[in-house]
Amino acid sequence: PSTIHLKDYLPPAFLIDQVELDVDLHLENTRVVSRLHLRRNPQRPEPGLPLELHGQELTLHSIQVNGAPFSDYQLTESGITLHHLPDQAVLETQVEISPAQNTALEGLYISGGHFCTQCEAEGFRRITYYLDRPDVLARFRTRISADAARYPVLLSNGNLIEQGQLEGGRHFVCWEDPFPKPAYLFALVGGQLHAVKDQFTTLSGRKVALELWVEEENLHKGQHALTSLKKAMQWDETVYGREYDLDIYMIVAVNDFNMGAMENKGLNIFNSACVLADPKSATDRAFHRVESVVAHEYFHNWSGNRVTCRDWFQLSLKEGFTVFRDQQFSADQHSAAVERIQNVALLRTAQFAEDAGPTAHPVRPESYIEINNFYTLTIYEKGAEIVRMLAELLGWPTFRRGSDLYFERFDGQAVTIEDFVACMAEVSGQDLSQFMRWYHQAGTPQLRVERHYDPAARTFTLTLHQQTPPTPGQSDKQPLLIPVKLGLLDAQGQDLPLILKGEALGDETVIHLREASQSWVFEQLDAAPLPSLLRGFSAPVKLDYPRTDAELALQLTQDSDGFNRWEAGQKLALNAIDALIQQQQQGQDLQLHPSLVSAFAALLQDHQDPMMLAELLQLPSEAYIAEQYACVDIDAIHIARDYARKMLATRFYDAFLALYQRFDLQAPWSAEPEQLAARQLKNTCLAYLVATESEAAFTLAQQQFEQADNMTDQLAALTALAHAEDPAQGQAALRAFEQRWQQDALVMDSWFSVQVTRPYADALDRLHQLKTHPAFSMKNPNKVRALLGAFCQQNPSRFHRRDGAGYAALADAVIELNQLNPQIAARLVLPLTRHQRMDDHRKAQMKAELQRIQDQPLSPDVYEVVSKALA
Ligand code: BAL
Ligand code: ZN
Repeated sequence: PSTIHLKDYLPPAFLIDQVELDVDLHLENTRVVSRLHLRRNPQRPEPGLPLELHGQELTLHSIQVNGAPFSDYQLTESGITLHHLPDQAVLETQVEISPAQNTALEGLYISGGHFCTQCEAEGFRRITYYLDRPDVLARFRTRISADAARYPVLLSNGNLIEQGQLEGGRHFVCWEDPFPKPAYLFALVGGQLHAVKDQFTTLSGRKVALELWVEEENLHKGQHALTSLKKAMQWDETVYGREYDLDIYMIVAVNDFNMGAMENKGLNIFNSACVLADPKSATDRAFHRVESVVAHEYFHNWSGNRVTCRDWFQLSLKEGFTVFRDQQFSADQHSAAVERIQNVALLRTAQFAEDAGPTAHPVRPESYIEINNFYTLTIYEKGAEIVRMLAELLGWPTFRRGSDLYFERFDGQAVTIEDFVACMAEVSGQDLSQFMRWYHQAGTPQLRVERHYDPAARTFTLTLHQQTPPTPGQSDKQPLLIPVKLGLLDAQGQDLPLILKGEALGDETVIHLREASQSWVFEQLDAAPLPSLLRGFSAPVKLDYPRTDAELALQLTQDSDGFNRWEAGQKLALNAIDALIQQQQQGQDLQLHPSLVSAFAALLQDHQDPMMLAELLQLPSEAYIAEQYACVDIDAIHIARDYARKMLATRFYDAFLALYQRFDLQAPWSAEPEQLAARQLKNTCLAYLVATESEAAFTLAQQQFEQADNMTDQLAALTALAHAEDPAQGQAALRAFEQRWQQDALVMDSWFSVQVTRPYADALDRLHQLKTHPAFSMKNPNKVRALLGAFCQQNPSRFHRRDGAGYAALADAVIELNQLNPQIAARLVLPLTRHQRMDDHRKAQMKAELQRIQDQPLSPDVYEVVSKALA
């Protein structure tokens, strides 16, 4: 496979003003007629350039130019090259495709008997020959015909302009999208679907019809998504001044989908897991996911659709900005501190691991083989962190002016990350050239902290050193502009007034680290303060900031910044677990450090904010603990964390029980914040209680399992029981759960995950058994993620079994999936690529499995990931 480079970007030789598509839907042989209204691109004045259209898996029937048959073309590996075209032309092609054979789930395919599409990034070329690149924006008119009984609902982008009956029991509809768009935003749906409908009146008083299309049995699961959509529409008007532009906004739920959802213009297509929710079958987490993904896709209407990307190297232009926007939205709906904690927890485990591994890449990559491999945590989450830093550096009002300027200046265009940052520089007057390095440099910067108090001068000097480790293809790194939000705490944990160079800055400020090392001298301090650094996680960096247990305990209980309270608790826990790891490695008896015990004692006395308390009581995940080590001892990490958890559970059994009872509200389910928080805290307590393996705790979990009126409580109880050391504890509940939910694919996903995340030796046997369960299918990405993804990513000690059987299971699945669905295969293989920090024995086994994969004929998707991991 060939590598595509950003430096080779050239505008296309032709532009397409108008597309007329005629899609005659049949399972095995759908016929697509496309008429492209072409003209030469004035940006490419070289005479006689041919037109190179993309096409994949298409059977070509005919080509006409301006109504006459055309033969001056060559079929190539990636499409078709047409020579000697006039400067303006209508090109008509007729092709045939087979949706029923399409297991890659890109282009037009079948899910649950319905026709649907996924065109980002390069799926449209599997529907017809086209300039399938985001800088070609065209108006689409789409005529769809199909069997009227089997496919009564036929949808595409824009407005419905015509429909009617045809002979032979078929019918047709015509949709027209007035907004020019790149082909990746095209969508088409055909099926026996039913709509939940609503309406939204925009800021300027226009009425927008909202329609959520689902299978009939899921109609009762649609309301939450529509409510979320209306909140998102309103929020984008209020916070960003962005109004919706079409008369209709449709969302369709499908069961087989590679991504979470897709922002096609006016016709979002969603993975059912990200749109369907009712309290009986969906957890509070699932409700939250639906709300945030619905908002994310909606926000793309401006950040992505109205202003799109010039090329796929700019992917973070729309994804980073849109993730930032959806994070702001969620923070406004819920606890801002808890939202931030959860986002950062994901970033610091998964994105930091990506940044440290063989697939590390800048937020604006320089090259790729398969763009589908770049829908990563780096592009999305780190991209969002960069936009967050911009907002922090500029201040919200200026950032908002920059955003307005960006949308106004580039509306209807395909642009670059430089264009976005230039708007921010223009409105703020700031020089953001150093800041641009965040987009160009891969790897996670490390910040080292030194502090010095001078009692005679009453000054406190804070020195920060920054360094970014080398990543593949980038050995030398330049210093970045890092905004560090900070406060200084007195001995009681209260914020001190900040005075820098005689200037009073209030209780909190943001300092800008630009050099490799830099110092700040704070004045008029009567005693050494305790800096509270990187408040709100103001930059995506690793902080090397040694503090005493007493200092961490002070921050945990007193810091005015919620994020840093949590962070101090995590650090205390990491220190205690590190001590246990060392005891384990040296064959000593394990002894939990008293500082963590005291911290829990303090936490358990303060119930002011139950949502926050539930977060504060979580020990760092094994994956995050592993992130702290250059050489990972996977078994010692598991034993140490498990020991800490069980010791805390035993020591505070009564307190956890009291909290459980206090927050077990005994009220019918509601989505009110108090109830959400109560469920979260109660179930955190339940997990600790059951960790003691006491009969009383098992009884409590069993009762909760049987009596729960909602999935949050039911699944928490099931997980507690099924993760007990004795597998018999969970068996009855697992059977009952399966009986109750076997018809609900989304709930069965949880049932699969719970079993393969059991932290015991039998987890892999369960995985092998469950692969033959009738509800499992390798063709359904949600099932693959629920079973194989969950085992490899959420059960590290079992995935990394010493005998290598976990690795072999993953490699077998990747080899099978490589044929069926390359995009999912390339994603699934990633845990095998994280071998750098494993011990030599495991490293060798992981590489051997990667080699076994590489010895197969591979899709470009899997080839790119595996070859980087073996380089
Ligand atoms: N654009 C792909 C799906 C998403 O990020 O919204
Ligand atoms: Zn997105």
